Amino acid sequence: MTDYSNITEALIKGDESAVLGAVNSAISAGDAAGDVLNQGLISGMDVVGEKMESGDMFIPEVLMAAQCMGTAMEILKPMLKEGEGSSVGKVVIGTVKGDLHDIGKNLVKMMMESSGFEVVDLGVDVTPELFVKAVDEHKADIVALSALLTTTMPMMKQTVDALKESGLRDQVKILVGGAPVTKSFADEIEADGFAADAGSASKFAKQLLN
Ligand code: B1M
Repeated sequence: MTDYSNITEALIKGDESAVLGAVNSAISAGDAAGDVLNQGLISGMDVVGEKMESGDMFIPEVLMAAQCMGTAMEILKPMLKEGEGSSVGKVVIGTVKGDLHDIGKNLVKMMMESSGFEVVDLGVDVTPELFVKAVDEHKADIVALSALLTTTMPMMKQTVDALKESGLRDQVKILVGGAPVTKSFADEIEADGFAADAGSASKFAKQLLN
């Protein structure tokens, strides 16, 4: 198995040129973009999270790591694509109001695009009203809500409620995810589904439409 510790370590240090160099070498050596992403970059981000929690890393350093991840994702993104094809459905995606975390949401978007969805990305800090407006405007099949903070999870319920109040609830499937989100929480707020990671999110999105 390929050793991706050079990518992981460079990411933790926030050394963008080292991350990009190591990602490019792995790709040139024929490694799969998905392996580089999962075993190199995402593993590094997990360590960043642990260090942040234990107080061994602070927000500016975390931001540098996040910046490295974003730039590396730009390299990997076209390689993760399965190819051109007609859209299998339209997804409106965003991180809920009050929450600025977008790395996971961007991964979900990337995986969904890779599996043929047309994705409208509303970004971060998205209000329930904006989700409703976008679902209506784009005639979305799925609305995908991401939250990384326990304090912003209630905003998912408020978004579900806003969709109900708008009369659009029955026309769209609601998929929720993010580190603190669970299947039981998804059931509780009456979402249609929960996915633990970007890969299962795109798989589940396809199942929701079948
Ligand atoms: Co923040 N942060 N952060 N942070 N941050 C966490 C989430 C935290 C767990 C760190 C910790 O304490 N260990 C903690 C939350 C605690 C909690 O609520 N339980 C936390 C905190 C507290 C905060 C602040 C409050 C810190 C402060 O200011 N004191 C603050 C809040 C700001 C705000 O949002 N209002 C804050 C800020 C930040 C930064 C801005 C510095 C930065 C975000 C940069 C960015 O996103 N552009 C940041 C980061 C990077 C993290 C950690 C380290 C990494 C998150 C990440 O990107 N992970 C994180 C610790 C951790 O998770 N290890 C942490 C990698 C990413 C690939 O994983 O996003 O989980 P993730 O996505 C996964 C799955 O969750 C899933 O798929 C993805 C991968 O396959 N998924 C979905 C995500 N969305 C999905 C949607 C789906 C389906 C699956 O369907 C729709």
